[in-house]
Amino acid sequence: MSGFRLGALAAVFSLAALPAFAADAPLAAGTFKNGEQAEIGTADLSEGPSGVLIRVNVEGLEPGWHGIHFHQTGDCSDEGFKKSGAHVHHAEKVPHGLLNPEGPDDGDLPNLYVAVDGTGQAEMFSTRVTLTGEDDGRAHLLDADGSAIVIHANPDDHMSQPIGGAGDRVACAVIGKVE
Ligand SMILES: [Cu+2]
Repeated sequence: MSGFRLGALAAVFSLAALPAFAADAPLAAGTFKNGEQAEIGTADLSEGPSGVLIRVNVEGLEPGWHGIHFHQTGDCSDEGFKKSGAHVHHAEKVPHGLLNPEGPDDGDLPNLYVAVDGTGQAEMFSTRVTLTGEDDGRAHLLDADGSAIVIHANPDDHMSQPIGGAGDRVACAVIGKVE
């Protein structure tokens, strides 16, 4: 048993000596802006063997459920965030919706819940995107024109086209590599 514990400790120390492998080090991150370009939160993104883990922390949003998606261009500079484009996709675009029999598209994510005080926190996971681009069967979030995470005004019904009735784009974060 003590041999096992020493081995486990040694593994912990060797990981600690290699910051690139630290479990809490995000590979990419973004800052959410609202329509007035005020900073209202963060997104941290890490890559696992089968997909990307996203941790979202926001404030100042309307309470309730909000659609949230990966959009295809890393540009949140305009008021309605139209410059962030449509959803990311790695091959031919398929219909939107986590519950759609012909979906989901690569940008789809579960809804974000915002509490009565306007704050929202969530972890989400997607197997259809990648930060490294090593798997060409997934949408590459850090490709040449980057990508963005967009929060919508309304919940995503995960079924209807084009974006599940999620409505206006109320917050947007450009995804950037953490150096
Ligand atoms: Cu969207």
